[in-house]
Amino acid sequence: MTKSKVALITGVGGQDGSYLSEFLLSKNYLVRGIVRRASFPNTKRIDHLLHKHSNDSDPNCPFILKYADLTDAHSVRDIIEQYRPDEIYNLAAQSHVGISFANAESTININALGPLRILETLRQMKLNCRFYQASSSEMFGVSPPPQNEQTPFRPQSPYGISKVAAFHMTRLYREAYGLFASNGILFNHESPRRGLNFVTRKITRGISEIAAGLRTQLILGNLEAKRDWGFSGEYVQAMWMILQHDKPDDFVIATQETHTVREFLQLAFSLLGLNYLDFVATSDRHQRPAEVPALLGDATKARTLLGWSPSVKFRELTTMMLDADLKEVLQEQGVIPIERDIVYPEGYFIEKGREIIKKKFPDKYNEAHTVERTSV
Ligand code: NAP
Ligand code: G4F
Repeated sequence: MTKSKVALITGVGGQDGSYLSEFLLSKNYLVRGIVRRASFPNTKRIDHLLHKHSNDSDPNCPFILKYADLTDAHSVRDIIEQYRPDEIYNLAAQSHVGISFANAESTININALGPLRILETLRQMKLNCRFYQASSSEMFGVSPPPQNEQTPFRPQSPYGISKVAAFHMTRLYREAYGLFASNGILFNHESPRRGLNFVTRKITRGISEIAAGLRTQLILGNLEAKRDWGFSGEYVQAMWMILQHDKPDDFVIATQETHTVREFLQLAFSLLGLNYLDFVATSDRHQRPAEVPALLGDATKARTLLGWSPSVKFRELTTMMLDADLKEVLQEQGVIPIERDIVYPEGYFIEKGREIIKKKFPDKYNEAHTVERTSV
């Protein structure tokens, strides 16, 4: 039997960390994850894996978590020395662009110096370990779309700047020291596990709360920004493919479709037969000091060299996220009974949501809004 590879994931409790863990476990990896100490549990997205692999005193336990912090070089080095991983996926970050304006210094510390601490450990240890850096389309900033590996970085936020620094550090350690260090330049990717304060999830969660009677309005910022939104569950496969490639390199990962925040709103509300204009307001509070107006990725290189291409696009993603949030919120509020052991068909909760909306907002519900969605 071949020995299992060991993968270390920083940010394992995040959206991508949870999907990547599932994916690598399905490929028979031993997954070791770094979580930072929190005053309240931050492992909700991976609790199912912790329950399944609970014997973490066994060194061959498939899934083990360790406390460390990317701002604490010793804590990270200890774990690398203990597990001597074959692959490291550096996903940990202060990942919110808007918040990076208010927390610029800690964003730089975690996102830029964090990967440097890992790279320097790998260089000093001379460990034969492949390194993946979670780079971002936010690095392109105001460079006009479409963006690919040749597009200049013109970042518009402390977050974007932190990611540019980490990108170049990764490239430099590859070129200067021969490390197998690669960047995945991922465009926005979402899922039902997306953090609640990113715009897609804020919208699908907000609509679900409207359906459950918890709120009547959703307040957002810039509705004209364009994003290339894909599904996190597919993007983590690209991360793995990047590290399996015969040489270290940098790859754009994207759906090659772009939509405005307004289009996302329009589609998501219309799935319940509603017009978003009846529920959405905008406020300067959610505007950023500087904005990235339009992202649209050209992922030709990943398709050609890695054979990666996404199947979940805008409509499926929006439907998946709204269905999941309706399930969660309607269940939390006891609006509809939900059996734990039943696998509900896709779209089931959207249908339930529509029934509720028809009763709750008879004057606002309109089949015509639903028809409109086909044009988005
Ligand atoms: P996420 O859900 O915010 O997850 C980030 C993870 O990093 C969380 O588990 C967080 O822990 C952890 N973390 C933050 N600071 C840390 C520190 N000092 N030490 C250790 N862990 C720390 O983000 P994501 O959407 O999964 O994204 C994964 C990575 O890809 C991030 O680097 C992000 O910047 C990058 N990226 C994301 C996208 C996207 O659209 N999702 C696109 C391009 C690049 P807590 O739970 O304790 O906060
Ligand atoms: O969902 P967002 O906060 O994502 P953003 O800023 O594009 O960043 C995400 O994608 C990056 C890849 O390009 C990642 F690197 C990063 O870690 C993160 O995952 O905002 C999307 C757009 C922005 O233009 C924002 O101004 O939506 C606009 N927006 C409008 N109203 C809002 C809101 N964004 C948020 N978060 N909240 C609002 O109320």
